[in-house]
Amino acid sequence: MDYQSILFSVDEGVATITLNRPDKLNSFTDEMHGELRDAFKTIAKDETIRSVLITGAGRGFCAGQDLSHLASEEARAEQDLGETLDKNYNRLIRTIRSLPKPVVCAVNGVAAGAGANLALACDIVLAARSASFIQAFCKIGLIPDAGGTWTLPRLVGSARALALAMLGDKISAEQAHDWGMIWKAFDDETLMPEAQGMALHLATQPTQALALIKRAFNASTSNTLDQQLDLERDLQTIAGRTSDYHEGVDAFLNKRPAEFSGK
Ligand code: T3D
Repeated sequence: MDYQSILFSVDEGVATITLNRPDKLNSFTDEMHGELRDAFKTIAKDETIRSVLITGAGRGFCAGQDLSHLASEEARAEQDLGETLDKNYNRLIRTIRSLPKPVVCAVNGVAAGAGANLALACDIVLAARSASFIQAFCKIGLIPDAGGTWTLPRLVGSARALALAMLGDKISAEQAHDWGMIWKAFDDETLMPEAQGMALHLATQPTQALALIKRAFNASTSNTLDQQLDLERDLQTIAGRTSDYHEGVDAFLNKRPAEFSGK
């Protein structure tokens, strides 16, 4: 598939997706969603891909849904936003959360609306110091979507999540970092080398274990401690049967660097 709204490349086990509508701050269109679905299909199928990096082209990361086709009241009245969520955003967020590979997000500029929540759905989020996060939905009479009502309170607590959602204030990358919303903020010029280095590092790690970690953390949000302990037992059984577990222990005992195959 030829992509018009994203760039997609694979190098040294890292799949990089760049949202690529810089003139419109990489806001989402149906076309972009279709291309993202196709790219994630490739990522899921290709065993040589062991980590994913998502970023944006130009000065923005992603300004959420492209609103330009909604100029007329008729167009707005005709659409069912729930259908749009089912067709596009919910599929995207479910795909990222359930992908058995780590997903790093490099937020290179403003992340607004569903753009902010796309970032928050990723496993490790890095941002440029000039980047910002805006739950812009309330400014146009909507509620946070793309998983925002789930990720935000878990990351920053209800008090901050509610205020962000109800006020739609812009917060800086530093503030997002201080609140535990993202992993780290970097000077603008070092964001991409840092993010690429992290994605490359993850692509050399025990992929199965990373997938199981993700599964355990996803489940922890609704499990009791007892259920989670049982899950840890079951997942550790699986991890203990991977080649990478044997490699990791052998490398440690023989005082050599581990060479994980991802198997
Ligand atoms: O609708 C559904 O299907 C349901 C799903 C909803 C999910 C959502 O994401 S709803 C939230 C949608 N997003 C927004 O409301 C954010 C709108 N954008 C902004 O508030 C501002 O653009 C920013 C705060 C993000 C950045 O401001 P600034 O001053 O840095 O840039 P700008 O000048 O506003 O934008 C630059 C260009 O991008 C401009 O185009 P132009 O005039 O140069 O041709 C602007 O119109 C365009 N742009 C920015 N955001 C969007 C957009 N075009 C279409 N849709 C956008 N969301």
